[in-house]
Amino acid sequence: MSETDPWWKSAVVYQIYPRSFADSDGDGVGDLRGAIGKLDYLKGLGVDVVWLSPVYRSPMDDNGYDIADYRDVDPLFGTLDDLDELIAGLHARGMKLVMDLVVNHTSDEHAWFQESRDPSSVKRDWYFWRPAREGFEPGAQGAEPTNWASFFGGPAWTYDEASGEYFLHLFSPKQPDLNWENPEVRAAVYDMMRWWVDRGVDGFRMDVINLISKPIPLTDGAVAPGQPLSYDVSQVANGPRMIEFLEEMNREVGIGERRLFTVGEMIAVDVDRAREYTSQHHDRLGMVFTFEHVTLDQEPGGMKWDLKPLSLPDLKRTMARWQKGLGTEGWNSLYFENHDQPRVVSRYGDDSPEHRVASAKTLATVLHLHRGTPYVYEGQELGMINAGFTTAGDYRDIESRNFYTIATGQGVPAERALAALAAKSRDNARTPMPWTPEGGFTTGTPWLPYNAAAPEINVEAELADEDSVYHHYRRLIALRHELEVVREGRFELLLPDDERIWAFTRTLRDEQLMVIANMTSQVAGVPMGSIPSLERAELVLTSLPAAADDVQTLEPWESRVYRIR
Ligand code: TEU
Repeated sequence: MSETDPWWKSAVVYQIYPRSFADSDGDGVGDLRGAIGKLDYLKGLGVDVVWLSPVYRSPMDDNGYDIADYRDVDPLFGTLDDLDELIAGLHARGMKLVMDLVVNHTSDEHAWFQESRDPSSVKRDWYFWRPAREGFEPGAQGAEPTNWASFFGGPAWTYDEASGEYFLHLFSPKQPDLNWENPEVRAAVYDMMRWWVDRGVDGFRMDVINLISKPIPLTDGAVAPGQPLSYDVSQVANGPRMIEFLEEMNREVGIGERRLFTVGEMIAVDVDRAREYTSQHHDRLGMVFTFEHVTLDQEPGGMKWDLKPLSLPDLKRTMARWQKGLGTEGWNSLYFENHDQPRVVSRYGDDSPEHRVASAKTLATVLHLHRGTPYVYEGQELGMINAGFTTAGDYRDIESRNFYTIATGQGVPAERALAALAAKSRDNARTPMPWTPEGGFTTGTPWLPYNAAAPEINVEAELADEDSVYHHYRRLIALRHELEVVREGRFELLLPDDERIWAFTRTLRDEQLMVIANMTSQVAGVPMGSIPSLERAELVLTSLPAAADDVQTLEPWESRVYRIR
């Protein structure tokens, strides 16, 4: 790595969803002191950076992604002193802390929005207040200023009787959108970011950041036949001032100078735009989270709930396109899971007792050996599986609950709605972290039940088993730290059309890595003529405790990593 290379090119990030990670005070909700108690666990795994989902003061309409005070910790999670201690504890162990930055919207309980409710307030323009659609009675059906849908269902506008106007919320009505056109809003956000940097945080994960620049004026989107609302996010995302805002933020917060870590979560971003946003020739973003590879199991043009089986060639090609497209100019983030996505073993692997471990390891191998910065979401390193909830009442997440109510209200049979939730609900990822066979997350009653598999899938059991998913992740992370070819090697996809095998090489000067993986629960043959010769190859990692000598057939979910020199 050269002197000027960004440090995060060799880093692995671990995401803590604090609500579900570790509870220190027995109230059933995870907290900062709980997380402080687990720092040696993270160090043992070998990760470099912790991304902490929001812990700010919040009414918790969307579990903290609705912030009422950017400069305080919610009492549910602890205090600012606890956060300082977490930062110090991470730094003492050579790890860094990245905070979640949620500035497309605030909570409706934030003082800014409270003030903004008064039409004569100087903060009125800090949010998007608009009169009813022309010719419509305010508050009447269809009177919303535009036909935009909220991500969480229903219109993106809510009528405020007191002032006779509507406010915009692309998410819940308790998450009004900030008006980034207003320079005072931007200055207030940058000031807050500097305040956190001065406190010692090492960077920001920026929530839905490509929604901050809106297409002004706000106008109707195209709608599908028979549909009253426009769900086309691309019409609202990537507004004309995106790059300007990102560059201004960089300057004002000193992101480049201070070598801060940034990752922008971006809905509806394509490779070309992502290359512009992450270009190493500009100070914009370190990397972005794309959604392309996590929407391949939904009907094209549909929503996440419109289930469709994954095609392996689609997944391989999508990831390869991003590898090539960002190339050496931009930089990729590598993720399968986070607090919004189901568990990858259940989704793209096989979570049956027979294949869970091998498929979790193999999914980890292919992801971590792409070029980019890998993310591990709490529990992913255990090969945790989906929650297995069977009734609507099991779900806590606002998106899941709204979907169920709206879908069944429109006549979708309950079993179908429940099947969609079982596959895609965000609560799949939010069951408490199982530290022991008994659970070990809290001494009280957890806010969401443990996964029923916790007695088998838990930290204690996996630490004790050298062949566990956990130790596989530990080895993969170590491999990235050890081998330059993992960080820098050029990516080449092999066998793009193969329905069973995922194979690729990474090449740096005269060194090569070859990853070859069976992505099915059956034995698979390898077309030997289509992969590099393994004559001078050394086997550096496998998903099975004992790999056979030849590679002509792979066991179910078997993966191998060869180093060729
Ligand atoms: O997610 C943005 C986002 O696009 C999600 O709403 C996503 O579409 C959905 O979860 C997929 O199921 C971010 C946060 O990660 C999410 O937790 C928040 O709910 C959302 O922004 C609003 O802040």
